[in-house]
Amino acid sequence: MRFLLVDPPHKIWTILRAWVPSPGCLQLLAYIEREQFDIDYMDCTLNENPWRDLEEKVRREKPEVIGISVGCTAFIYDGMNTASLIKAVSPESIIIVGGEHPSFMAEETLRDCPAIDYICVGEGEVTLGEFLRAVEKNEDLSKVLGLAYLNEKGEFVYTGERSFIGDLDTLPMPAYHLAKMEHPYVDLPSEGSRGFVVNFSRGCTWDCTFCSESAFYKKTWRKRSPKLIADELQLLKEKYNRDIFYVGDNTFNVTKEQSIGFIEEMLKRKTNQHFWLQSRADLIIRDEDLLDGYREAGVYQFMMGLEYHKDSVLKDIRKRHSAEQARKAMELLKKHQLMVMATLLIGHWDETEEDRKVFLKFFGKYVDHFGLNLITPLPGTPLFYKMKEMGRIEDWDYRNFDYLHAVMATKEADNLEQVNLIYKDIMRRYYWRPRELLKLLSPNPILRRHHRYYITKVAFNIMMHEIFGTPMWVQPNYQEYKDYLVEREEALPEELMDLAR
Ligand code: B12
Ligand code: SF4
Repeated sequence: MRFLLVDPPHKIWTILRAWVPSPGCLQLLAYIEREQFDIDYMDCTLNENPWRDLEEKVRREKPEVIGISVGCTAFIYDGMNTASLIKAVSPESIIIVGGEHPSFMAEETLRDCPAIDYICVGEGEVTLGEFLRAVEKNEDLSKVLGLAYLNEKGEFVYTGERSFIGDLDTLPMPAYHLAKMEHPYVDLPSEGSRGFVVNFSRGCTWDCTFCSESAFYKKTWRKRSPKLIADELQLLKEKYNRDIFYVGDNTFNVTKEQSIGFIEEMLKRKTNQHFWLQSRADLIIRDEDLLDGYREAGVYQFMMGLEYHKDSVLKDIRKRHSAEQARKAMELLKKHQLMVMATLLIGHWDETEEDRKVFLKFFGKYVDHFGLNLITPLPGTPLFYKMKEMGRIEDWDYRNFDYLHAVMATKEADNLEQVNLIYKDIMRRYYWRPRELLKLLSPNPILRRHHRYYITKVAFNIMMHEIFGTPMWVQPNYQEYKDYLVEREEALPEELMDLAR
């Protein structure tokens, strides 16, 4: 039985200008391959003509089951459009969709997109394996845990909770052999010439109100063992020539043993690879004695979700550390010659201009890599349910749930456009400070490269767009789905064409 996994066509994020095969998809594929299914993978973002290539492939091959992955809320319409296109050209293919957003919003997604047959709710490997086996043997799918669908009467059915895989070490190495590792988009242009994204753990034991990861993995954390991490990194170096990584784990060092194990393995392997890891302020303070070891093992930067400079806000979003701890963690990283990337959240309900001045001063002193975000009520999070109940979500276009577009106003800025302007203003005030411009000449090659990239490419592009209306950067092969439908008018059924009008 033939199974095709599709990562739908996406618009690449202007800020990062990078694309990578989804670690979740590669892990799913490896598992399904081990289960001996006939598999294929299409990461449409990398195709010359994403929609046309997808249509032609499905029309030609008509796989029995097609999986669609939706990694972010902002990508849900891409996923739905992909399902509609597939159903139009191969009605007999069974479509199953997975990922965080459809898991949280299963009923809404199924009702909004009739082309989707099933949703895999939660972690995918075991559910997908059992699902494919049941389809192959024509067995009762209602017995497969972790599925959601609409029955013949149109009623929503959820087959029950699928428990998490106990030991991530039992999963095979991600299926890098199925990814287009040499594609020019597959890179992290701000970081280095051979950048890549990897993922070695799932979840986080904290419970910040805005965090979809902690909600998805129900406040649990599981990880690969340091030996398998090092094996994977070594393979990426030796076979795929990758040596600089954004490690996407939400919180890399939940336990100290994991840190020690990683450092020891990387020092032993001597692969000369470099890492940007994610952690929390309190864990950086706890692991102060390991910071030099991290650096020697190749870590050049820690990204911390420090969010805001005021304890009242940190308490409100359940960050569970203080602003003083955030400051201390930044100082410690600097002391140990590690770069500080802070992901920050603005757009809080009570925020004032005075708050923003203090915010900029507080973080501007230490931060090398400024990850400014607008607080976003991602579906599935406690923040989402609270804001929905309070009626504060003003924009329900999920494309805008990407942390870069305001979907909620504040007490002071009572329309979304104003909040968007505040965001741009803070970016400008941060990046055009002499201190930041000096970093263009920094002796630290990673910092220099990073700043040259952001200032000359990203910030300059945004500035030209705002002043002269020049277009924002979009990857050359990007095409809106509706434009594709218009282009293909004669070849597609009427109901699909209606979407484009
Ligand atoms: C890799 C990554 C990226 C890559 C993209 C990779 C890709 N091809 O999609 C890059 C770096 C480009 C990226 C960009 C963005 N990302 Co990102 N990214 C991640 C990251 C680090 C890893 C995702 C991952 O693989 N996780 C591990 C796997 C195991 O989990 P998974 O993907 O959920 O897959 C499992 C299940 O969901 C399920 N499943 C998934 N798909 C399918 C399909 C089928 C058929 C089935 C059965 C099951 C199934 O099974 C999988 C295995 O168990 C996560 C953070 C994290 N640690 O998860 C953020 C994350 C997914 N990104 C996020 C966001 C918001 C973005 C951005 C929109 C911007 C931003 N502010 O960060 C941009 C996208 C903009 C753009 N247009 O490019 C959010 C999404 C939140 C949300 N709910 O919307 C996350 C969770 C980070 C966060 N906490 O904020 N990202
Ligand atoms: S610490 Fe980070 S990953 Fe953990 S719950 Fe908070 S935001 Fe999510």
